[in-house]
Amino acid sequence: MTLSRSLPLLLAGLLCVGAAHATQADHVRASDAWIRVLPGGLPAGGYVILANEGDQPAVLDGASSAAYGSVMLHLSSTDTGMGRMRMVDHLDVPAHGRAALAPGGYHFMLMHARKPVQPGQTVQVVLHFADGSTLATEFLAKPANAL
Ligand SMILES: [Cu+2]
Repeated sequence: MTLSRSLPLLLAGLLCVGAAHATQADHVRASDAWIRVLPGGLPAGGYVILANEGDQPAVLDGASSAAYGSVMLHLSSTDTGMGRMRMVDHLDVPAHGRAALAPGGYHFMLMHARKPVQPGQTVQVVLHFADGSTLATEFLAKPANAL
């Protein structure tokens, strides 16, 4: 009886705290996360769809993974007709919008695998947001010819 009466109050309290202190990562849902594993120790590309369910923009400003020595945020372009990519320092996920890291566009570049990653394995990548919040996400390793 005591519990059933205090629980709604408790939940209301938690929601208020959450509203005041919610982080960017709290509002972001990651889906379709995968990496393209290339042979021979070449860097792997990392792709994910980020949906921001919050009222404020979220700003992805990096990532890290225990499985790789280095993870960078890159943007591919084919301006010159040749595949090129450059480092970028952030990617905006608009309020109630989404941003995609996808082949040919934004992607993570995962370098220096601590040990070989095989297709079918999952690798945890921690997404970093501009307010310091993080979102740990499981990325499925796929073979080089995955689309
Ligand atoms: Cu790249």
